[in-house]
Amino acid sequence: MYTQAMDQPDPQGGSLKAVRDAGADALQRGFDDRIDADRKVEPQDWMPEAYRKTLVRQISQHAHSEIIGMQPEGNWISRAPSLKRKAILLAKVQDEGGHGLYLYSAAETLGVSRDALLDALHTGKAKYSSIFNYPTLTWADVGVIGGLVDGAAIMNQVPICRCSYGPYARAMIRICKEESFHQRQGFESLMTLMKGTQAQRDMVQDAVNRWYWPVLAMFGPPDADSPNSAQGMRWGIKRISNDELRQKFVDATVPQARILGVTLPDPDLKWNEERGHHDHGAIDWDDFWAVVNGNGPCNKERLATRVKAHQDGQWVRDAALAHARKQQARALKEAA
Ligand code: BYC
Repeated sequence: MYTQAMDQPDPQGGSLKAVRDAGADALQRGFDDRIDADRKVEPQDWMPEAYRKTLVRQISQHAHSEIIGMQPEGNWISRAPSLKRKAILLAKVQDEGGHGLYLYSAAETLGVSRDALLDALHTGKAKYSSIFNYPTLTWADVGVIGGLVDGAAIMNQVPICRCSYGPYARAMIRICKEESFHQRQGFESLMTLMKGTQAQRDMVQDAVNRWYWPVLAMFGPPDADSPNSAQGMRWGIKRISNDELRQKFVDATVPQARILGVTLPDPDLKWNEERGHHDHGAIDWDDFWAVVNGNGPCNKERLATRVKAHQDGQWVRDAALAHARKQQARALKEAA
């Protein structure tokens, strides 16, 4: 039998193993050359297992973040202050669901099933962005999620459009276009509130005070404490480091805050002429890790809502499958 034959001692003194090793080396060299030449890796191309696993981890966490990220803003759809704001918010939350779908599809090209990915999320094994474990207490929080959270998301996600893995890079191009609209609508909503009453301005300032630090932490741990960064950068999955992106975000946010008329809640924030960047205060990494590890203000609520939504949607998946089976049976009958 074939498998037994493979188990037999090699009569040619290990040459079979040498042939196999040479084949593996050639595949690895082909992959390395592709990465060095900045060409895309596609699903049918050979890739090292560690590269595949890293992509599944990052893309699925990203997908989970998108669908969990529907909840903090979804909380305000029924209470939006006008029809216009409600329509914008509905479209935005729906976009986030769509982003989740593109990303789950991109992850599936790596040979992992959507059911397995969702199961990891629902059982608390998979991570999703820390930022969605904070509550949205007022309408201004919705504007701040658009202005600051989506602003940070764009900063992080535009470089991923150049990711070495083709399906992820292509999904990100569309996502970033939509995120730009999200960010602008958030900023415009905050501008409107800032032109309103003192109570509305106070509401915006309060929301900025609560979200600013979690948004800075959203970029991930400092480079020195980021175990995945070095390899992710070598593989062209990550293009810009966590700290560099955070710095770019702070530099972009300072003038935006000035235009809005809000104060960023960091007494140590100041322009550093020598560096050509703003210095900022220390981030509370203990708080960040507590949230990442499931102990933020809304972790349990977010997960419970997601699991319930999935269970409540079972009949839709059953109906879609039954419909697809009927279609298939009809097509087979017609072809016969
Ligand atoms: N939250 O070595 P590191 C959105 C984890 S969607 C939770 O630097 P990496 C939006 C990290 O996973 C926003 N966990 O990791 C949606 C790792 O743990 P594991 C989501 C975090 O992968 C709806 C460990 O910490 N964006 O904006 O090199 C509405 C060490 O970190 C976080 C994406 O997913 C965090 N904030 O870099 C509105 C973008 N940060 O996996 C808006 C794609 C780090 O080893 N992802 N961790 O157990 C990325 O760019 C990278 O994965 C990260 C982390 C920068 C997030």
